[in-house]
Amino acid sequence: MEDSGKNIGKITSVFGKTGIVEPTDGGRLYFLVKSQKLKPVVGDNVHWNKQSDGTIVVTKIMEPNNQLERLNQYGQRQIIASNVTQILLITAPLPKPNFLLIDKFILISELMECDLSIILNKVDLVEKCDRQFQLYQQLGYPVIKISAKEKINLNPLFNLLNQQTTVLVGQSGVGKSTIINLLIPKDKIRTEALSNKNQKGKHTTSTTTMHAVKNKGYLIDTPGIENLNPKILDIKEIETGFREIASLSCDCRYRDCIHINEPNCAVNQALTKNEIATQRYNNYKKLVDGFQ
Ligand SMILES: Nc1nc2c(ncn2[C@@H]2O[C@H](COP(=O)(O)OP(=O)(O)OP(=O)(O)O)[C@@H](O)[C@H]2O)c(=O)[nH]1
Ligand SMILES: [Mg+2]
Ligand SMILES: [Zn+2]
Repeated sequence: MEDSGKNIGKITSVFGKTGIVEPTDGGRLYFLVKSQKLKPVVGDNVHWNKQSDGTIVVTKIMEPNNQLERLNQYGQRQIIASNVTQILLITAPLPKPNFLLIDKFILISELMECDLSIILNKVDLVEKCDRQFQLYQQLGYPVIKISAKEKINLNPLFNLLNQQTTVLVGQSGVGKSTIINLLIPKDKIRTEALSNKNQKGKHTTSTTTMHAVKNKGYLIDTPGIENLNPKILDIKEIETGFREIASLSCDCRYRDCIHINEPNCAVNQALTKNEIATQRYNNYKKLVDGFQ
């Protein structure tokens, strides 16, 4: 006899057709997916049933609020996680910040309707390293300076995780793994890694895991986070990643102005008057060129 009660839970790991679901009332269960159509990813809220032999079967995936996707090595879209509420954009004085990538991550957060904070790591290396980030603070993205290595100013970072489903993004070498190790106790990562490995010999390094953190937070740990893909359907959506451009847009003569070389463009006028940053505009233009 099958248990027909609709149990609800959140997917925290996926390995093919199996993984871990955290029931809303606590605990962790291994699940199985029987339907070919259901493809859960971490962060999905699901319905599950317990069969008479004890097997936990995921029967339904609830419509997610958003999905984070990347391009895999073949250039195909691959969904990494669902229901992300916050992106922490990790940067550092070294490696030198790639502002096109930074602006792309900001666009992704705006399209996904996520919060975004900039974490300026490795402040132990250079004292004055936030000048280039003042602009982002003015645009409304909080900037927090930390050193993961020297454990400087970590409390504001910990507090950001409260009740959020967070993903860390940033260039290779900025300190994402170092920060994740501070945020999640090591023994927990190890146990999860071991249990993952038991599942048909698959390795955790190639999978995405969601760790529960204090105060109802979740932290998504995923490899290859540099190849995130903004889901742009219409060229006009690109300006949502550029708040200063989007807010001028209503003053352009044409409603569908994309601020490249249209006449009476409020954005281009602001640019000539130095009212918006050239670097941001140039990155906007590169993303527009890349879309066309
Ligand atoms: N000086 C200094 N070095 C740091 C700090 N945080 C991390 N590092 C060093 O930076 C290097 C890269 O750190 P990782 O945590 O591996 O960086 P990552 O972002 O995970 O890199 P990928 O996995 O390649 O994407 C390591 O040698 C760390 O020890 C810091 O606050 N200060
Ligand atoms: Mg890493
Ligand atoms: Zn315009």
